Amino acid sequence: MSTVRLFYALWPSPPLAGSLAAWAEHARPHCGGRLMRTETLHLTLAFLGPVDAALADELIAATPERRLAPAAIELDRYGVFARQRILWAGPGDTPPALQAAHDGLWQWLAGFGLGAPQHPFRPHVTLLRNIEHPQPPAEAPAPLRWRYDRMVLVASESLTGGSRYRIVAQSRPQA
Ligand code: 2AM
Repeated sequence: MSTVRLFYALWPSPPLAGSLAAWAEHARPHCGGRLMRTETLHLTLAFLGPVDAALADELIAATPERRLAPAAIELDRYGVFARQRILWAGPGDTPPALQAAHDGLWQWLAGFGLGAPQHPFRPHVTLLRNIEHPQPPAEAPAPLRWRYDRMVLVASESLTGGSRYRIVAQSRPQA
């Protein structure tokens, strides 16, 4: 059976994505690496990996009813994942509301037979890949406030030179 690589994410508005791209430009002279395309920037809430096409269809159908409690986070720091050679932007500490959104999402996904990851949730927006120097700039630009009220379900297709993302469903904002 065919599979689809899926993840749930917060997707920034175009102005916020533009600000995140400016964070990436600011860091690039320090770290090297490859800029992500602005329209692909996101914060992953749950990475599902490859799932059967039938389950993907179920998730696409169910996602609109999986409401996300509206909240805001502040992206105020750079970080690196040295092994993956990623530079990212994220909150200093994981905000409790975002942690709860992550945990609640995985509890809901358990009902579809999907198991939560063993590793802790590290909310981040990947800005640069294949960095050459795993040292973020000492100073970050002004913090970015991100108000969110929905999440998106994204299908990711691997292509040479990167991934193509397709938003296949989104949760409905609370009335
Ligand atoms: P990354 O940006 O830190 O690589 C699509 O690949 C999205 O899913 C990206 O945000 C990516 O995070 C994330 N992702 C890929 N593999 C993952 C994994 N094994 N665990 C958690 N997130 C993953």
